[in-house]
Amino acid sequence: MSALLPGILQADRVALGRALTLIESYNKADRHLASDLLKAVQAYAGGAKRIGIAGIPGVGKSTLIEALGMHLINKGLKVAVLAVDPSSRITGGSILGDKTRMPKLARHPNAFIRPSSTRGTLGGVTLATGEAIVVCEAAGFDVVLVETVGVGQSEIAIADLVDLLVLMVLPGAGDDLQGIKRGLVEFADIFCINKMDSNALLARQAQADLRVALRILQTSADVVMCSALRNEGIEVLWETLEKYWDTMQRSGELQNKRSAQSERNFEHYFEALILMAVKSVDKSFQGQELSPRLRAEQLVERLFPHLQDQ
Ligand SMILES: Nc1nc2c(ncn2[C@@H]2O[C@H](COP(=O)(O)OP(=O)(O)OP(=O)(O)O)[C@@H](O)[C@H]2O)c(=O)[nH]1
Ligand SMILES: [Mg+2]
Repeated sequence: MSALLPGILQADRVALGRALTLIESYNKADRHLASDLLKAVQAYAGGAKRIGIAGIPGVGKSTLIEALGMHLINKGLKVAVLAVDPSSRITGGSILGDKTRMPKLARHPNAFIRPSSTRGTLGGVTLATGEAIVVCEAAGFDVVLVETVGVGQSEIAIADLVDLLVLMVLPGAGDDLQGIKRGLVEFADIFCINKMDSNALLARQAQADLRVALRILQTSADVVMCSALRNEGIEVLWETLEKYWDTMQRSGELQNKRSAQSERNFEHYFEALILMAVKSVDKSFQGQELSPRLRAEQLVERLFPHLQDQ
């Protein structure tokens, strides 16, 4: 473990890759090593702008990350990309697709792209991604972009990991908010209407409609338009993100947000670990013909023997 730290601090790809594999491991011995490693990198963490990119499949997240990532690299920044796939599509080639959708970034020495698997991760993919962000920060990346494919729950989960969440939508989003769920809107800091090249008029209309809707909902979210494919609107998107981030940092909101996220992530870990412990104890009842009630009672007794009298 300690051998990995110098490599991580130098952004050595092999060390980074090993560290992230360790973090994603379900194996108990690995989990202890991962905890030690995270403790060691913690001192070097916190320095990146953490940006989530969410939206329905095919909206253009990977294409946008390629364009935004190269924009940042041209500004002299180092960019890490964590692709999170909360569905089980990891074997379906979507991650492979991601690499081919980010050809320039994938080859650039100042970029690091890492797909995450959902399988075998303590508490789901979200927690491991949060730790991967910290490792990337220790490696000196200035911006960490987190792509998440899902709709609904996964954006909400990702909102607990990043400083700012970009929700990508298609032109036409203004009509019916395109199935953008109400709960989700409050988690997005910036709406990005992509593929404006396919219908500029509709995109502009969507921007106006979304702005009105957001004002009614009293959120401070902004709406930008871009064409990830044609590399248009990327600068405005980044300027908007920077403006939001700087304002948050100056007001102290960034620190508050990260502290609140840390608290919620503790709760996620705690629940995940408790659930794992409970399930492993429950396994010891296997083969016994217990009624559901008796099994539950015995399980609680075994877990909390000191509560027996109550
Ligand atoms: N016309 C147009 N097409 C785009 C634009 N951005 C992305 N696309 C295309 O949309 C398709 C999907 O793009 P991706 O970047 O893979 O979308 P994604 O959101 O990452 O998709 P998943 O990872 O599968 O969820 C590809 O064929 C892209 O070339 C754009 O601005 N304009
Ligand atoms: Mg993608």
